Amino acid sequence: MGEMIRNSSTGFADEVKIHAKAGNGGDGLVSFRRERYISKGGPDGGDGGHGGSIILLADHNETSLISFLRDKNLRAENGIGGGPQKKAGKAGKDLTIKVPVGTQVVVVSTPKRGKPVELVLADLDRSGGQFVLAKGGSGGLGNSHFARASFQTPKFAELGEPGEEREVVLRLKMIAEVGIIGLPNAGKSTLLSVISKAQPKIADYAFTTLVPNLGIVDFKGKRFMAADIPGLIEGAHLGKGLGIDFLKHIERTKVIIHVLDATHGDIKKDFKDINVELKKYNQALAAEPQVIAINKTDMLTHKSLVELRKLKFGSYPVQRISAITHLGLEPLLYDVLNALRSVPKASAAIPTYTIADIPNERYEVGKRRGGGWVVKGDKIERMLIKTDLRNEQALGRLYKILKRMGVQAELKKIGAKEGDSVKIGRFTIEYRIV
Ligand SMILES: Nc1nc2c(ncn2[C@@H]2O[C@H](COP(=O)(O)OP(=O)(O)OP(=O)(O)O)[C@@H](O)[C@H]2O)c(=O)[nH]1
Ligand SMILES: [Mg+2]
Repeated sequence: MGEMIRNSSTGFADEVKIHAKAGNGGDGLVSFRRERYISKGGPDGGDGGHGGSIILLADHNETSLISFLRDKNLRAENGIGGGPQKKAGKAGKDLTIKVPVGTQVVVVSTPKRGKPVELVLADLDRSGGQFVLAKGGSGGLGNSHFARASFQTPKFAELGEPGEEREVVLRLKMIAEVGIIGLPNAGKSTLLSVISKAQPKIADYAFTTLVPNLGIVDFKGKRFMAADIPGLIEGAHLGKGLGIDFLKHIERTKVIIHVLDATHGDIKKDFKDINVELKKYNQALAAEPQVIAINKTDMLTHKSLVELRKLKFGSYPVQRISAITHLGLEPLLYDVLNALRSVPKASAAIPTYTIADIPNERYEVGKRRGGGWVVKGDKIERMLIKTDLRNEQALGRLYKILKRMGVQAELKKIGAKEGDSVKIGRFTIEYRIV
């Protein structure tokens, strides 16, 4: 079972820690052609297959990170080793995981002293956006690659590279396009429950809703996410009621459904009070288009219904509804779609996020405290991983590459002598002059 981290200020469960391990690359093969009349043919060892990567894909239909509670260890397939006759090994399958739009990928590192430091690796804020969470290891080259006119029997091949391994926190920053606000008990959760499949708690008292609820609304071929938040009251910005903390959950909405309770005496005052609180929290939120839903009209007499028709709420469209009897829901949702259409769309480009994985040729050389030398660098460390250090020929190739990259010369400059030990990543090799 995974662990759910709870956001203590709101109690809203929106973070989960996961561990991802991409597939290892398959090893390259050492093999020689066999032909009837030829005693030993040329090298024909195939390459290892690429390991599968783990990819996060933001999808509009996903609404929570709950699925990760069951499976917080993600694994992608390993690549298969190369075969004879230059047959490449099969690549491991990528593992693509759908996450809700609004998921952030965060790395948390806890230093020995001081507070944990967070680094946001990706912000999947649009449907279709992707992030390579862990990259599969590349496959090793088979020995068929290493034959030269002067060197026809290479008895070594590259090893596959291990897949990346990463521990991250997925954090859902709720992105709903429509926010539902209003006084406590106005019927906000009831409305959400009848326009979507969400099943929020509903009860006949104030502050039934203690955490935000999300629901997906499907209407006339359009689909959007709506969020219902705890009721607001006059003075919410001073911390009255449950306060305005929850407004942050609807900060990124485009349209607000403002629910009013028709059984209240002065619904124009209710409307104003809530808007004052919105404005005090965030001007931009207060400036969003609103659709007014006067709810519980099933409780009214014909006479008061007629009175209601006269009420105006600025230039906002108004619908008289009953969430319980479903009266007026269609016209309300039409108004919401219209309002959504009136909001300028964010740029249509779908971003694809990847960690820069260009091998970094840069490296540093230095002296180790206990004697010997150390070389640090992305490409070099990868090279070591892919080299079978027990194989003399493979080592020969490694030394040539180190020479070409200038590592030998740099080590010599700081005093390295033939036979000294050189630590590169997890491995130690001998300093050799080639
Ligand atoms: N008669 C009538 N009652 C309704 C209607 N909509 C909601 N109610 C009732 O109003 C009460 C409050 O409904 P909720 O949906 O919990 O209200 P809320 O706005 O989410 O309340 P908080 O979460 O406390 O802010 C419940 O008893 C509902 O059954 C309606 O259209 N007609
Ligand atoms: Mg509620």
